[in-house]
Amino acid sequence: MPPGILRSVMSFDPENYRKDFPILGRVIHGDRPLVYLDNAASTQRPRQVLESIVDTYENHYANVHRGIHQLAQDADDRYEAAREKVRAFLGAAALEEIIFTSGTTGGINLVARCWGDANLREGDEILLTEMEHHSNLVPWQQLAARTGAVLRHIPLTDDGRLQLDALEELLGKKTKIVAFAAVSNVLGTIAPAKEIIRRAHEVGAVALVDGAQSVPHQKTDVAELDCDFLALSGHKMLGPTGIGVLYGKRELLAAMPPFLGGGSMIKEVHLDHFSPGELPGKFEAGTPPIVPAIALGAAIDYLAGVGLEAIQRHERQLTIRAHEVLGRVAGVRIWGPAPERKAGIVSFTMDRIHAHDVAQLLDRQGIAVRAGHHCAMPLHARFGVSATVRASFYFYNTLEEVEKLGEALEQLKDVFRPRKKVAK
Ligand code: C6P
Repeated sequence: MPPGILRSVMSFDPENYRKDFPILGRVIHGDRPLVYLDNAASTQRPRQVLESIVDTYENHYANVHRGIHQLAQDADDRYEAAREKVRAFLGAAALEEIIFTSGTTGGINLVARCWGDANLREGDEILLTEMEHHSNLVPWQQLAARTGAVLRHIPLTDDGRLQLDALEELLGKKTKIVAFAAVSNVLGTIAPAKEIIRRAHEVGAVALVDGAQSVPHQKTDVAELDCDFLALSGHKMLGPTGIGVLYGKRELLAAMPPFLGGGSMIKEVHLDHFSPGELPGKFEAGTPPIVPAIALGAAIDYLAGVGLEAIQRHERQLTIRAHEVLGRVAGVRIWGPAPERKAGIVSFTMDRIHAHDVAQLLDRQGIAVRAGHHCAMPLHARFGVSATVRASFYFYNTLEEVEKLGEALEQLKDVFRPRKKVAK
């Protein structure tokens, strides 16, 4: 490892950031310090983001894009400044390419409806993967039902990597869109996004990246990726719920009909027809999530201060330690690739103990993890399990917390140890 990297790995101290997160100081079940390992479901928010919410409501709040009074101008400026922060954060070329949505689900549905309905015909193919979240499966299934398009899937290896050699057979001139998660929310698998996008473009397909689990944890540059669409959720990157972003290449968004109809998305309205407005307003009908968007801007400022490269390196350390620690607990099976090939998500099962019981017993120790199918039922079916336990990290987690997880699992295993039959 080059000395520069070694120094920054050594110098990254989550304690420098934990103090900004009031909730991380919470105690659970009376006396257990919270160990929050459910970041793939939703991260926590630093004071700076919470203060942005209060400050906007206290000092700068009005509806946007409607008023000419001072407060409305103030709110407009702040809302559009947040869009500029997102643009710069993602490396997008233009503000018109940044659409505020309700979240990743909202963004993918927008593309499936607007781009999909306009561009897909019977027999066309939609290429997904076996590791997708339901948000990147169901909208395409609905689109296929509406249009007669056919769904295909990139398979997974037994260790949870995408089988890219299958692309040879899966991609062809019928393929119109390839939509995939850059990071799996269950296995932590990091998809070779750039390569998949390049291969999609070679056959004339567009590429959509589900960035819900990647954008918060690794540097994302849409220009470098050359993706056509990318969707993300604010609440998974220190922002509030109810806000997300859809990035789309300007020419694609411009050609797409609007999604929702209503205020703000129009140029003119008559009693029997309307003409749509310009980007990005065309896709932001109605009063948008003003305060969450501004707070997402504050979250981006915070993340930029921590540094995405540093975040990714620290999470890699946590993941490597989690594999070591869990690997020592008899009966634990970790799903997905080796830690070097994945993001900070470690899903596992335990012999003889249901995932929900594991999660409930960990909760008694103050450790918050998620158990279940994590909105990825086909992925679980692929591996023949109905539920897994998932520990997912963010930059404010510590190696000590990972150790605590291991210790708690050791204890839990003892509780469930089969009792020897006592002869009567
Ligand atoms: N995954 C999880 O616990 P929304 O709900 O729209 O913010 O994000 C949906 C979504 C889409 N794609 C991926 C890869 C995701 O992980 C998620 C959200 C959470 O895994 C909640 S189900």
